[in-house]
Amino acid sequence: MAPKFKGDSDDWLDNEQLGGKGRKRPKKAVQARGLDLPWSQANATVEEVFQKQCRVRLDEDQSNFLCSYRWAELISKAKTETRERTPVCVGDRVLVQKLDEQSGVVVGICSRKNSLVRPAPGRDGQKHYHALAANLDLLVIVASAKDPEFSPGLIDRFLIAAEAQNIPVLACITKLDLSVGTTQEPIWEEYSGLGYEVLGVSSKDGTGVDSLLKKIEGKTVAFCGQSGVGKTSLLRILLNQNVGRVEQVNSFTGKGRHTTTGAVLLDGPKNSRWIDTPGVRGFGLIHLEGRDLADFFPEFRTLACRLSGCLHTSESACEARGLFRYSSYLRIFKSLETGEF
Ligand SMILES: Nc1nc2c(ncn2[C@@H]2O[C@H](COP(=O)(O)OP(=O)(O)O)[C@@H](O)[C@H]2O)c(=O)[nH]1
Ligand SMILES: [Mg+2]
Ligand SMILES: [Zn+2]
Repeated sequence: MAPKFKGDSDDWLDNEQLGGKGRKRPKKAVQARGLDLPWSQANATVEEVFQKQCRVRLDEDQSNFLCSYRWAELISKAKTETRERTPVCVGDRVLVQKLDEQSGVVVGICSRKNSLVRPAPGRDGQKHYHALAANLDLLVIVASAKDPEFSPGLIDRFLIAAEAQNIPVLACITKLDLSVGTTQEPIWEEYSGLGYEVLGVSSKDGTGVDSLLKKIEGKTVAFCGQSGVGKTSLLRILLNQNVGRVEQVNSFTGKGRHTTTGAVLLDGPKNSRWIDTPGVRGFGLIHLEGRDLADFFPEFRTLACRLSGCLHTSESACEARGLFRYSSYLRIFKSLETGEF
């Protein structure tokens, strides 16, 4: 039977038992637990995260099952100042110990190669953050040509977050079928002009899907972008199956719905790991100050005003004003200064 967790982390601290029903905490788990587990010791990848457990896939036999991560959670809380909403995120490499066919415990987490992180409101007034996905080879920033209308603001935030973590990016423009017949030069072309890789696709008529496949095959890739741009549709075409959020009964709690941070890792061809993320309306940036923002806008790097310490906000000699992303820069700058996002 799967273990049941009742109370919160406090009674866990006081309780030596795993789940209360007389099951002792496995000894090995205690010895091996840790946050900086060497990558060679991991045996599973986190595929989906719920409030008190995560689903992992075991390397050995590709089986997947739910794991608690209470021990790791305690360590992570002790170690980090800004807390994470959950101790693991999708894409994390972990060491798990199987308890039975359907359950296990996360006993160690490898340090992340990189992660896509945004600030999240904390329940207790403390700063929290929310790691959407970790250990990415590529971030695909998805925006639609139309419906919803292409808007650069969110893309710029994702570009910055990825660059801050050295994650390569690809801007994927979806629903190209909806922009057929438009004579104007599409504004996403501006991004190619800035040196970003841009690829147009349509899940409806298949345009660009093969090219996209070539770029993501064999990699751990997160698809991010606002809700409704077509991330899940695209993954369904790429995987040729009906993936996507299915409301399922949680075998641990028996409840029909489980709280989830939203991202799901899907297995693709040739060891591909593709992560569908929930649509976000906004994406706050962490560990970044206004005065460093221009470093993340390559077109600002060569401006002469930069040499005199211009912040490109209201300086009279500023040369950034005519640039395509100037208004986006200003909005992000202001949000960094005010702490709002
Ligand atoms: N015309 C057109 N509609 C699309 C395309 N891709 C997705 N859609 C539609 O856009 C809506 C949102 O798609 P979904 O995949 O759920 O977006 P997500 O929220 O980003 O995962 C759905 O109604 C889809 O049918 C496309 O390439 N062309
Ligand atoms: Mg979706
Ligand atoms: Zn300037």
